[in-house]
Amino acid sequence: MAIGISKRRALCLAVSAALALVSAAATAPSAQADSVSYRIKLTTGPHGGCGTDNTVMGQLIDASGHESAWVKFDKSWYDDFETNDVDTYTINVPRGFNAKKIQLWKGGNDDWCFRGGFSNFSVTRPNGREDGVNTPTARVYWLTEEEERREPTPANTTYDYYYHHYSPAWTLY
Ligand SMILES: [Ca+2]
Ligand SMILES: [Ca+2]
Ligand SMILES: [Ca+2]
Repeated sequence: MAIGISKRRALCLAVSAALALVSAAATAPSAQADSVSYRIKLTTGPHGGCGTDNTVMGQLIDASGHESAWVKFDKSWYDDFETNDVDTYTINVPRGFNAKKIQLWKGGNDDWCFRGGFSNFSVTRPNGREDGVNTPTARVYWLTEEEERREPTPANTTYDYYYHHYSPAWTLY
């Protein structure tokens, strides 16, 4: 008798689990329809050590300071962020979210350097408009576990910027 009850209970649990799966599948498309995608283009720098195997993430911020989720930039079966790579990643946000700024983050101790300028670092809006990112003029920008600083390049004509894990939240233009 006890066995019969526990079997019935197991069946009930299995049926409710299956129903939960069906309802998750049914709500997924409408949740997707309520979100839109921004495309983030990033260019890893040309110098030794610019590449990284650490986790790189990004988030978008709107004019009121609302933040998107932090999204890990990671393509499957691909070694992201190696020297001179141009990589594009997606940040999904709720429809109506109007990005004004972008911020990047990198964990770990494998420093990553990337390039600024419209052709190297841009954000393409859901409507297809491509925005530049208003970084200070520099040769490259590093995300590092070291302290934040600015160093003249060997040619002494420009700077390399070093940021401690987090970049500033840079304005889009
Ligand atoms: Ca590195
Ligand atoms: Ca890598
Ligand atoms: Ca990858």
